[in-house]
Amino acid sequence: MNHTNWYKDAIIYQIYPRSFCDSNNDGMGDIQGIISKISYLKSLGINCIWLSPVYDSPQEDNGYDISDYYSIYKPFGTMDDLKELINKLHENGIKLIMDLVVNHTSSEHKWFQEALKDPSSKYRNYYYFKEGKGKNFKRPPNNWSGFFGGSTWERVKDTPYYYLHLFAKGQPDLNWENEEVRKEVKNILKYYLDLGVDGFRCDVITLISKKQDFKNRPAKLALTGKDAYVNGPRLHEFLHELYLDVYSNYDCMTVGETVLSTLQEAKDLVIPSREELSMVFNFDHTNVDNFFGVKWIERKFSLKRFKKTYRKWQNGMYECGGWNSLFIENHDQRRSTGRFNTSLEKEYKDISSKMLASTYFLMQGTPFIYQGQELGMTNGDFKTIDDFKDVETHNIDKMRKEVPILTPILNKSLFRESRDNARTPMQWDDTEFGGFSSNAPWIQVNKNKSEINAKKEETEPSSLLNYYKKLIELRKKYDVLKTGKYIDLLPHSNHIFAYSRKENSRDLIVISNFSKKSIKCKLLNKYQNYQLLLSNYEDNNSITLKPYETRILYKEER
Ligand code: ISL
Repeated sequence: MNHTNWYKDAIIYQIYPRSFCDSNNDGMGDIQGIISKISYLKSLGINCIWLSPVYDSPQEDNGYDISDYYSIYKPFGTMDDLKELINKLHENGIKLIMDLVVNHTSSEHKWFQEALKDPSSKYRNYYYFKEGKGKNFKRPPNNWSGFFGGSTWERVKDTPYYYLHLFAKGQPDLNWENEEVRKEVKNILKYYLDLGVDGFRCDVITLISKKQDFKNRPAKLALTGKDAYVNGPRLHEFLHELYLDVYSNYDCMTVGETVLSTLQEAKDLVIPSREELSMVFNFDHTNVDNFFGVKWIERKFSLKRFKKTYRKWQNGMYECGGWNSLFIENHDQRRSTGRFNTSLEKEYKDISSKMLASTYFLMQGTPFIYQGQELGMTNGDFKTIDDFKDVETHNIDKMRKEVPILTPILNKSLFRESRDNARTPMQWDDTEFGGFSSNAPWIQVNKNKSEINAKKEETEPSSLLNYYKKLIELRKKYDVLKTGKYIDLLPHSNHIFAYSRKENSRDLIVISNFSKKSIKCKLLNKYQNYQLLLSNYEDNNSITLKPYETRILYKEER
């Protein structure tokens, strides 16, 4: 099968199904709800959807804990609904990539249940069961700690054994060393590709291979043992195997969620000749406002550091023939409106969001938009811990209370960093539940639905929504955005982000003022004979950039 690399022309919209649109008014989004919004998605101009998990699941981690890969979580609909969605999207020229969560299953998956019930069953070796240590096996097999805080081991009641879970207790890790497990994964992939799905977003894919010594590691503030479970020894081998046995037979794409990967590690996943993944999500830019990659430890945003991460990944991928993913939000990140030096003040909220949008959207790679980002949706209005639903938030809250040295840090960051900030219902209109549902949703709707909603923004020519539509048009129209080299024009400026996408006679420039002050930008003198393609202000003739101003300029020598 010849791969067309269609993903290089894709503009991908991420849907978090439980919060997108509720068609049957049970308070939970569903597949029919998505179908009812295809015309919205089409008018936005996106041409691919990444659908967060819709498979059957006890929902301990909102579907990232799958109990049956071959059926759909009932409140979301049925397999027939999914088929209808695929067909209707395709009829509208929109592709669909599914979330592939195969580092772990749910503890309610029948494989795990069999493994628990019968230690001699073949399913025992689908997971990692290890004997505990010390008197009465009271201590776990090693000191590794996981992503949601605490030990990565959970004891199987009344036995000496513990099982490995890098995330919640309800998410036991699969043992990829076992060939049968890899066979199961390939079958899942084939099933969905044969159904017409166009690719996969591969959840925490860099965790699938573990060092097999299972020994203690030096204790760390977070993620003790990560050298044993991130980018493990057989990662590349496993991914290449999936490529050869499955992906190579379909014109599909894969984007790997590569938590904690360096550029070099990421290159080894995406260099086309290695036949592993199409692209990866790196998190260097979203870690700019924290220390050690730990979001709970806040660090003041620095534009210079932000630019540095983009220089590194843009140039790194360009040089090796790889491809980037471009994103500023997803279902695990707090909202970008009000983040990365943008402003929540009424006067500047939309202006600065447009500025941030122009800046990330036109780099080399495939742009992603997370639902509601295009409207400028903001973090939730959570008042007490009971307002939160996320398992991570509650686990970390427990740590906040139990580990005194973490209390002050977490007091400051828990609410701000909770993943629920991105999971509030999509704001379609200004009605009681934001047009998401006519009944109370599973999580509270933001109060600002009356000012920030799709219905309103559709009718306002200068809305953020309409600005995103223009950015999408630019991506489709200007080929240099696909192939042009990325050049950081002002690496040392503390306030201005300016880059060029250049190839031969074509040059597209993005200049953004990341501050609330007006700033003289002499660089603009150089581009006086360039055409202004788009800006967030109407009058921009001078070389002074207004607060949060962005300009997109273009020239083609003939
Ligand atoms: O959100 C995070 C921590 O606050 C991230 O570290 C996140 O856990 C990591 O990016 C992995 O995320 C993915 O796998 C998780 C799931 O909970 C996330 O929603 C998913 O995106 C486990 O499947």
